Parts: sequence; C-alpha cells; structure tokens
Amino acid sequence: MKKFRTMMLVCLSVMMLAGAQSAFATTGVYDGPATAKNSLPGNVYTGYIDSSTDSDWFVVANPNASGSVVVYPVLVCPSGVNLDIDVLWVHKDGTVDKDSYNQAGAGGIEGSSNIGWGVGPNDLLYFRVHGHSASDFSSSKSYTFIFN
Ligand SMILES: [Ca+2]
Ligand SMILES: [Ca+2]
Repeated sequence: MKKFRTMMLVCLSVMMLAGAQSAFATTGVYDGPATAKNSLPGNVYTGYIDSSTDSDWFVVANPNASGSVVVYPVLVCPSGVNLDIDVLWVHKDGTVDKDSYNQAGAGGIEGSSNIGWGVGPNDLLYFRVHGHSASDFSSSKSYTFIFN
C-alpha cells in the first residue's frame, strides 16, 4: 500500500510539472526582450496570445565559446488564430538584423525545419510571437513553438 501511495505521489508530481510547462505564455509573461524565454534546439513550448497587445518573446543564446548553434523555428498556429513571428538578430558587434515569418494563416505553420539560423557566440537571436491582426488572439487555443 505504501508503495502504491508513493507511486501515486510520483505520478501526481510529474503531472503537475507537465501541467506547469504545458501552456504558460500569456499577457504578462515573456512580454519583452528583457523577459524573453531562454530557448535552445530541442525545446517545445505551448502558450497563448491572449489579448490584442500580448506577445511572447523567446531568445536563443549560444552557450559555447566557438561555433554556431543552429535553430530551426517552427510555429504551429491555433485554428482560427493567425500568428506571426518577428525575428530580431542582435550580433555581437551590436548590429541588428530584422526578419519576420508571416506567410501562414490561421491554423497554419510559420517557419520550417529546413530554414535555420546560425547563432554565433555572443549573438542573441530573438523571436517574438504575436497576432497577425488585432483580432488574432485567444485564451483557449494555444500555439506550439518548436525549436528544431
Ligand atoms: Ca506574453
Ligand atoms: Ca501568420
């Protein structure tokens, strides 16, 4: 019986951890570059753009002294909600390149597993997920952001 109870506790803890990570980003969370979520290849996040002014920022920083970390961003938009990604690439010399992913509509996929970004040491690569228009938000339909 004690063993069973321990198992239950372990299961509950795992479920609570999974729940805490399953959908986190909303208004007030990761709203700007200073509070961007640190991300690396292999990370998968789900979240909500839950108001017309909400956005969720992610940042990829290269932890190595040499060589590049290559990241392939893929954003799965929820059905009925058209989300886009702005890219802000801050190079180590301070110059900034800007780009965006805004080709896919509601329920579509922005980005691709074939198009990557090579982040060098001391570069910072920011992704800002936001609604395509002021009506593209939902507190019940989540997006999935995959860093391949
Ligand atoms: Ca946010
Ligand atoms: Ca879009």
